[in-house]
Amino acid sequence: MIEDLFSQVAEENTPQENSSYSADSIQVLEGLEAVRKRPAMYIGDISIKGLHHLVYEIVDNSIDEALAGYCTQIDVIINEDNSITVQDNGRGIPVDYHEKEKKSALEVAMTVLHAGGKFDKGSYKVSGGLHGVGMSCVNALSTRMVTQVYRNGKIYQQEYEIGKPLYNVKEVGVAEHTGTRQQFWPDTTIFTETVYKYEILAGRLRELAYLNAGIKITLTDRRVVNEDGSFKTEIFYSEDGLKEFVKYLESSREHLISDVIYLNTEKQNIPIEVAIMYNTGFAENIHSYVNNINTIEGGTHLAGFRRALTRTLKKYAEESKMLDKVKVEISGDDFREGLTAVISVKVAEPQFEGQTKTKLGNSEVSGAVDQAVGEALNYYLEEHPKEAKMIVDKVILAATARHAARKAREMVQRKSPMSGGGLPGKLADCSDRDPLRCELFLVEGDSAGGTAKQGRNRAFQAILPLRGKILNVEKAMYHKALESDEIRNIYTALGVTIGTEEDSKAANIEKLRYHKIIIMTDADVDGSHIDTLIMTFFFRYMPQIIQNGYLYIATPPLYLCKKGKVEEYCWTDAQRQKFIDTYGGGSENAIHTQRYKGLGEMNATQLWETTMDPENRILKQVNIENAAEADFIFSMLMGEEVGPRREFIEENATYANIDA
Ligand code: 0RA
Repeated sequence: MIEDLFSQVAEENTPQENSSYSADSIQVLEGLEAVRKRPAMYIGDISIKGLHHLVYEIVDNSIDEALAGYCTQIDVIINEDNSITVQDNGRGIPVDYHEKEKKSALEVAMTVLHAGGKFDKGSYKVSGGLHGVGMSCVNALSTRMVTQVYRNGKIYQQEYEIGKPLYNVKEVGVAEHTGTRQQFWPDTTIFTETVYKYEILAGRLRELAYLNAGIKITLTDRRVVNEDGSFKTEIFYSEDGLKEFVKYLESSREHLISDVIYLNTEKQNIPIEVAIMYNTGFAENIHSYVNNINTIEGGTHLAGFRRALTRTLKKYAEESKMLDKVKVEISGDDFREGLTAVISVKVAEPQFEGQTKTKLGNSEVSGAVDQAVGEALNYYLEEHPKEAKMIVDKVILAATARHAARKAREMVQRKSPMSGGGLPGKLADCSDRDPLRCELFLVEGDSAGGTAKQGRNRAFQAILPLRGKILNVEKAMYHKALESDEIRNIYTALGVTIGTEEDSKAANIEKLRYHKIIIMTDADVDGSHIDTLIMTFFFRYMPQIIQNGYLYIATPPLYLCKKGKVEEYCWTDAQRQKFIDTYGGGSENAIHTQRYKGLGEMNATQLWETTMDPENRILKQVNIENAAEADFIFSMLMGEEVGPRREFIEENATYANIDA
C-alpha cells in the first residue's frame, strides 16, 4: 500500500521549497481530523487494543519492507515516558519532492490519509494490519511524532503534533546505514487506557517473528531496569518459521509424534506455509493467518486445510486396511483431535468477511491450500509408516469416543430447556427472557450462591452455584467433560445446543439465554483458579462466547473500611490506605478494616452493592487479544509441567502477597 503512494513520487531529489498553505494541505488536515473524530473506525477501538494497534501499524510498514527483501531487523522500544520507538534497517522512506502534493514524499506518507478505515475494502497491505490504515493514522492520534529517515548518506527528520508537521523535512546529520525511525506519543485524550503493556506487544512481536522467518525483532522496555543497569529486552527471531511456532505452542503438551509435518510452498501464486503437530490431548487447535492477520473466523484457507487433512488421512487409513475392523463411522473432526496446526497464507487482494472481518472469502485460496496440504501430508504418511499408524490409531480412538460422547450429549440435550427438559435445579433463573438484558452469575460454592440469590435483581439476574472446582477440560476427553454435572448444568442453563453433523463440538450460541455470563468467585488463590478453569472451559468449548464479549469476571471488594458511621468498600490496598489516612491514623484503624476473603462473608445487601449492582460493580471483560498466545498460556497453566506454571503465576499473581 505504501508502494502505491510512492509510485507517484518524482524521481529527482528536488530541493525543499517552502510550500504554501494550499488546498491540498487543508484536505490533509480534514483527513486527519476525521481520524481523530472517529478513531475506532480506523484502528478498531480506543481501548487498550487500539492503543497497541498503533504500534502494529508502524511495525507493519517495516515488515513490508522486510518482505520486500530490504530489511532484516526491527527494533521496538517502549520509552520511559510511554512513547514508542520503532526502528528498522530498510531502505528508508523516500524523501524526494512530491510534485503534485508540493511536499516531500515522507511528509505525504506521514500526513495523507491514503487508505480508508474498515469500510474501505481492498486496501490491505501484503504484510497485514487488520485495519491497514498506515502511519498517518498513528500520527493523527499522537500528540507528537518524530520521523527520521536514514538514506542517501544523510539523516532526514520531520516532527508533527496531532498529525501536523512542525517544519519541512530537514537534514539533521550524516548516516552510515539506511533505515527508518519512528517515535510517537499516543494522545492520552483519545484512548481509554494509555499505558503500554509489555506482554501484549511481546505476544504480537513473537507471533510476527514466527510468521516471517528470518526477521529479527527486538522489544525493549526502558521503564524496567535490570540489576546490571540494562533495560528489559527480548529478541524474537525464528529461523524455521511456523515449524518453530507450532513447537512453541506445543511445548507444554505431550506429543503423540515428535515430528512437525511442515510445508512451505506456493500454489497458484499464493505463498502457503503450514505446520502440524499431533499431541495426546483431545483439543483441536488450528491457528490461521492471512497476511499476518489472525483469521479467527477462519475462511477458505482453513476449509481447504480441513478438507485435505480428512481426505488424505482417510485414504491412507483405508488403503492400509486399518479401518477394516472399525465398527464406528469416522467423521471430519475425529481427524483433528489432538491436532495443533498453524496455517499462513499471503494473499494479494484478500476479501475479509464475517462479524469481525477476520474470515477469508477468496475462493481460489481453498483449492491452493487443499492441494499443498494434500501433497505434503501424503508424502509424510508414505515416508513415515510408524507415525502414520499412530495418527490413524488416534483417529479411531477419537471416533470411538465420539460415539460415547453422542450418548452423553443426548443426555444434556434431553435436559436442555429447548427440548423441554427444564433447567438445572440449582439455577435461580431471572424473569426477563431477552438475552440482551439477562445476566448469568456462575458463583463459587452453594453458600455464596445462596447469598447471591437473595441479593440479586431477579428481573434480569440469574444465579448458578457451582460446586468448587469444575473439571479441567484441558485434560479430559470430550465425553468425560459432558458427564460432569457442573459442565452439563452450565450448558443447560445457557440454553445452547451442542453438536452438528460436521462438528460434534460446535455450540449453537444463537440460543444463548444470557449475553452476560459473569464468573463470581472469592478474591483468593482458589477463586482465581476457578476463574481459570471456567475460562478454559469457554475458551476450548465455546470460544464464540469470549469472541462476542459475553464472558466477564466480577470483582468483589477486598476490604470494608469503617470509622464511626463512615463505611467504604475498597478494592485495592491503596484505597484502603487512603481511607486510613483520611479518617485518622494509628495502628488501631487496621482493626476497623475488614478483609473479605470469601464472597460468603458479605451479606446479601453488601454483595449486591459491591459486586452485582450494575451501577456500582466492576466487571472485567474476558478478551482474546492473541489466540495463539492464549492457547499457549492455557495449555501451560493446565498442563503437567510445574516449572513454567509457577513462573507465570509468580509474575502475574494478584493475590500472592495478600494470602501470604
Ligand atoms: C517505499 C519505497 C521505499 C521504501 C519504503 C517504501 C519504506 C517505507 C517504510 C516504512 C517504514 N519503514 C520503511 N522502509 C521503507 C524505497 C524505494 C527505493 O529506495 O527505491
